[in-house]
Amino acid sequence: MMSPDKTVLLVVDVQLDFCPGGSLAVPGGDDVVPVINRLSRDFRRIVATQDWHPPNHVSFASNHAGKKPFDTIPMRDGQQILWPDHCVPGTSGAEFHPDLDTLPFDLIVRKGTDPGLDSYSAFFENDRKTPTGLHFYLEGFKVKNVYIAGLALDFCVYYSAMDALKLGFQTTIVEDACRGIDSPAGSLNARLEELRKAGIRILNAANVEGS
Ligand code: VGL
Ligand code: ZN
Repeated sequence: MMSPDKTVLLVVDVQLDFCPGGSLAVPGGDDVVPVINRLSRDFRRIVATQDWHPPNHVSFASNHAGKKPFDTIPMRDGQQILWPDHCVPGTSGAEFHPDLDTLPFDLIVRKGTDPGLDSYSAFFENDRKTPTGLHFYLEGFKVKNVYIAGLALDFCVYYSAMDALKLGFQTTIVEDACRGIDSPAGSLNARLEELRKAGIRILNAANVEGS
């Protein structure tokens, strides 16, 4: 049995730009909504993230002359993938999916707000050291177990899970509550394999014990 006070559900980036019709649509991205709504009822503490980029954000291809989405550029912290403009505050694409039940969210963490720095993980920006504040929050509540759902499985969910594990949380990905970009094809499965090897549990919502 999970201890409800020591367990959190982390709902990653279930925003319109990552759903079909959005600027960086993840295939089947909106399919996670009913699964997450159902899952939310089993958790006493829930944190959601929103990708939240200013229009001049470094990760947007539109801000680099001659570059197009999915090109890469070298940055101090490694290769930066360039994306279509997405999740700009004040645009509908930055909003949560309208069917997502946001009422049970205890905390909403916004990330990627620095124009010069991207952020995939819910814990640290891509320099791997600028905190988002989530770790302090979870430590404050002595959380031990982190369950992760949302978008995209091979980016923000992947990096959030790896950081959660490194920070010492027992980390579980709820696979059917996630969808991935999988570009190039096959990369999603490779990342799932990496997550498993690292010691992250991967299971489906039906197998999550009530907390
Ligand atoms: C994401 C690419 C760029 C994600 C965010 O939420 O997985 N992916 N920004
Ligand atoms: Zn982003």
